[in-house]
Amino acid sequence: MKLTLARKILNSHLVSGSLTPGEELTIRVDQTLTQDATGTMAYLQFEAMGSPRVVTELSVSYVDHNTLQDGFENADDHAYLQSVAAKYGIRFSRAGNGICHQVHLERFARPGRTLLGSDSHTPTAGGLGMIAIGVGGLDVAVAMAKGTFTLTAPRIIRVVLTGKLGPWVSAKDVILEMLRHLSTKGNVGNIVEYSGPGVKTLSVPERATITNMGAELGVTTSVFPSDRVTKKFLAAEGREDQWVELKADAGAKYDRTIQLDLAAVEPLVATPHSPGNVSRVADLAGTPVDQVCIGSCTNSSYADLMTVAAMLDGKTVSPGVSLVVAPGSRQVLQMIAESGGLQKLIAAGARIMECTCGFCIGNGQAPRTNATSLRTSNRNFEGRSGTASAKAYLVSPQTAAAAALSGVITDPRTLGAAPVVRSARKYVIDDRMIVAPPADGSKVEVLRGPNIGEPPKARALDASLAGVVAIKLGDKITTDHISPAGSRLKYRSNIPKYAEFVFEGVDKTFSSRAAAYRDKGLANVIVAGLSYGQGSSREHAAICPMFLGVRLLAAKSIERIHRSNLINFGIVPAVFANETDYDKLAAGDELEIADFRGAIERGTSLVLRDKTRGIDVPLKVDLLDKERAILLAGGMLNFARTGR
Ligand code: MIC
Ligand code: SF4
Repeated sequence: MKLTLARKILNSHLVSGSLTPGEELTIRVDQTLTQDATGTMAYLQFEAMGSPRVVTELSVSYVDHNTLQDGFENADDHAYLQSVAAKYGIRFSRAGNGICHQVHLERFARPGRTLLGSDSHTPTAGGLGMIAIGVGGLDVAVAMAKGTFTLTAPRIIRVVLTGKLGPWVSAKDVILEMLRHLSTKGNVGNIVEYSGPGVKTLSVPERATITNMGAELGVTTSVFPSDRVTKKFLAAEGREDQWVELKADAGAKYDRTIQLDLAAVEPLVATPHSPGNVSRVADLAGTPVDQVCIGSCTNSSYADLMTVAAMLDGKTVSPGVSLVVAPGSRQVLQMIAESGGLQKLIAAGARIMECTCGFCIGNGQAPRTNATSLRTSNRNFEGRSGTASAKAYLVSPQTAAAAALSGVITDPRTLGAAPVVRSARKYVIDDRMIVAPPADGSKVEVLRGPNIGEPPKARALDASLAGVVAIKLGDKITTDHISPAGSRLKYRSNIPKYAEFVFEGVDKTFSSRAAAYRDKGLANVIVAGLSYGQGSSREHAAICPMFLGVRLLAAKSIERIHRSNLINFGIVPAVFANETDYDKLAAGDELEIADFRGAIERGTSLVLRDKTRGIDVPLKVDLLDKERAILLAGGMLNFARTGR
């Protein structure tokens, strides 16, 4: 049979199930990654499973999100992560070494392998020809313990790239063009596979920018072929021996095909507050800008920062603009230092940050009230910058640097000849900040400071549900709305504390109200619109609601990673059989489902009785067999403990 590239890699990792879209598929996981904000919970859960050592080919624990260390909590988490990594056979990338996705691409990603990461931008490694999937921490814990992952077999969208990018146009504009075309909704259950003659015109870091922000499309992952460009990149990283050629079979069948002419792509921008609100930069030219932030796992490669340095060379940042530059990794920082780029950035007035997520996740550099902030990152959700009233725009490094100099949104094509920056022939290779685990970690003592809590347990699914609509929400509620990041990030290892901030930016009283209903023995029910749970993979957006007694979500549609996290923590992810029923429910309504567990067991619709309005609302819960078993058991930890 002729296979697409994605199906080839999945097929070579097939453990059980089928590649037919929609069916249950279990694959072998070669590599895992975690980062510190999701990692503590993932390793606590791994410990709870009682495995002596990870079974994967490679597992890496990165520290990149919480490095501000405002209080003891972050440092406690880092110490826990380092000790747990040594004990169980995991490599540990120390704080300062870089953003997980950038470092993984540089040092570990391998064509043809599979990677599971507890971060939604794990698909970045798809730029190097891997199947790399973002999931919740508990799925990574299970993969480390058992070496497998179960998913819904995806449909494959082929994107045929032709032509070549014009001057000043970059990979970021390509993925923004994809978002303009496909939007952030309705792409769940697909893999995007890039092909065509345009592929060879893109470097690996450019491909990685495109696969990184595929997360914003809501797809399972995105993947590029592994070709001569891949080989050159691996050679520059001293890993040429890991190269294999990979491409789709000629005549392979796709579920959908899109043509994209790179030559026709223009500088684009995602306007507030969604990566899917895409406009032409030219149409916003002249808009005053207060802050420009360059970095994040999307756009902080050596070539990105050297392009910015060339644009800033000999000039000064506009007086009204604060320019922040956060290199993606220590390798990038060393490279721009050695090649003179760093000096140009400093001389122009850039504020150089640590090689971490930083501004991208609202960890520092919050802009002023009502600010306009141009960012090269991948998400511009309301409040994510740390300032509720700020407006964040997502752009390429070229468009960002142009605005940093002029103080207004500027189409870089108006700036004359574009700088020519070549990919590095040889990168600085220095893995001393990646600590290898000892061959036998059994004697290592795991360090648990007071910030390290217990992973909370769910209870088996109840026979019936008696509850209340605890909150009614609109469309596109992101996991940043559910479990805010920024200054709240430091409570990721402490669920009772972190749960106090659930829906903080939407409804400050939610947490105390939900806790009060829970304490009266009522089940809390969340009612929501389209695309509930967009964005981050943080399983805290399921764990904290579970802790607050949420047992059911009734939404118009639910995003993939969040839906799995809900199941992993025993919350039933239901969708309205008739979307118009959404309008009939209101916050505070008293609810009942007489046959809750039975309906899930049999796979039939749930009948939600709204006692306040005297109506019955049918809800659908489509589950794979394994998901059904997990829900009935009261979540993945209970399920895994029963030895299944
Ligand atoms: C993000 O970009 O939102 C994060 C922070 O990296 C998250 C992970 C987290 O919430 O810890 C993600 O993308 O999954
Ligand atoms: Fe870090 Fe931002 Fe990338 Fe998330 S999107 S991993 S916060 S840089």
